[in-house]
Amino acid sequence: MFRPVAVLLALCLVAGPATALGGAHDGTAATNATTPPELGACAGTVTEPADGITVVSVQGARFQPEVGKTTARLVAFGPRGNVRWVYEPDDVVWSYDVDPLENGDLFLTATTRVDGEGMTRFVRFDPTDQSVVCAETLDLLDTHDADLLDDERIAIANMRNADPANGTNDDRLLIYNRTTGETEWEWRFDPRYPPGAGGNYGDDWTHVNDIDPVRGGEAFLASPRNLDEVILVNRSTGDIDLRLGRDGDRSTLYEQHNPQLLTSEDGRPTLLVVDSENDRVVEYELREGANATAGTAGPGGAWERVWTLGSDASFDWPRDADRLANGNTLVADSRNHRVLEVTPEGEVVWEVYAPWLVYDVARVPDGNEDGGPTIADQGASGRHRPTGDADLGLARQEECAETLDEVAGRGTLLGSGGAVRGLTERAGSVPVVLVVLGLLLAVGVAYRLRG
Ligand SMILES: [Ca+2]
Ligand SMILES: [Ca+2]
Ligand SMILES: [Ca+2]
Ligand SMILES: [Ca+2]
Repeated sequence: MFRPVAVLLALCLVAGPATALGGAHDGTAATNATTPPELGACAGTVTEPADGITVVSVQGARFQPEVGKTTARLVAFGPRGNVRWVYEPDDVVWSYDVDPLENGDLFLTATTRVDGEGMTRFVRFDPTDQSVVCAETLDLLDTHDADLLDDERIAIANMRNADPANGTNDDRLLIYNRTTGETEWEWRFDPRYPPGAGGNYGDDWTHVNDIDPVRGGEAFLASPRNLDEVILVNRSTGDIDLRLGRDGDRSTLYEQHNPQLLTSEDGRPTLLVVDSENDRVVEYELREGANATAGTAGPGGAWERVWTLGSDASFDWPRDADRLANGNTLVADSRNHRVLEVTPEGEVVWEVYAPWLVYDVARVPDGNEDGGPTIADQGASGRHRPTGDADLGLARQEECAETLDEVAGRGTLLGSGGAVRGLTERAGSVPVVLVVLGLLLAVGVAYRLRG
């Protein structure tokens, strides 16, 4: 059902010089002494400052006290877990994968409503001045991940692509050229998989939810969630060079998200995967074995699970895990609305909340899931239960959500210019911290208006 670009809202500008991701209204030197307490409302455990800024994509739904739609947004946290900025893209109903780009911009894959349907929307966002560099809506349903290959080309994991008129399913990976509007390359799941595998062939068959260019762009790592497997697709031959998991083998992977391809020092391909329906993060290492590179490596075969983090006692539908340069793992614990940085031994060293329903997380400047050392190279292994997390209850999460609304300009404190003015006027008779808060928030509003 792919047709040329439906709506072209803005052209991407040429990338500017490298910039920091801190946002203008919260300098990198912020300390607890100068940070308004509200901006720390979302911090959980913080044993030491994080190595950079953490950007969280919040899908926008909650389940307690009742199921409801909430605002999709991006939230950035400073090293101590203080809220740096909140960005709520226009017209976006679901926020999915977010990629930090080399110049400091962020590339977001999201969904917008077009004639009642959830269509794919890409937004390139400059956090330094809170501006949209460009945005584009494509005639593809509800894409969860796409990656920019260069200024023109976008690699897209295209799900929900059934064609009822022809009785076919066109779920695929593709490279879209945004200048020409052409599809330059595509790789279809049909006929490589039988219609009976995965989900409903006539609807959401593969639910391919992740695509990463790897091996210098020669291959794509992809995650067809409903097939319970992660595949490495050779871009030139179309072969599946590596495969982890198998449809229905839920002991290996059960409807996973966001796999990351790592390589150990001795050259072993290693996959860090969020095993979502099993409520855990797993790392598999490719051991020597027959057919390991012929697409048949699978459970009990050449892959060995060398690391397991969490269970349904600790996580609730985790959907992202990134190996950081420092060797820790950043986990998006989706239905617990939080992000945790965890050591190989399971100690939670950093934790923030981002209501409601976290989808993806990125640590800047660690790149776009560039990956750090494997568990094996860190001398670790085994199963670990996350320990030391703050585990904020619902009331604290509500407070955090209110802070995010306020920073986004939708809360009671910052709902209008009048509210901001009122706060500023009152500042003469209230503690200095409120003066600082008022100034910071006013500057924040000014930057939002500029965007
Ligand atoms: Ca992406
Ligand atoms: Ca990706
Ligand atoms: Ca990913
Ligand atoms: Ca990520």
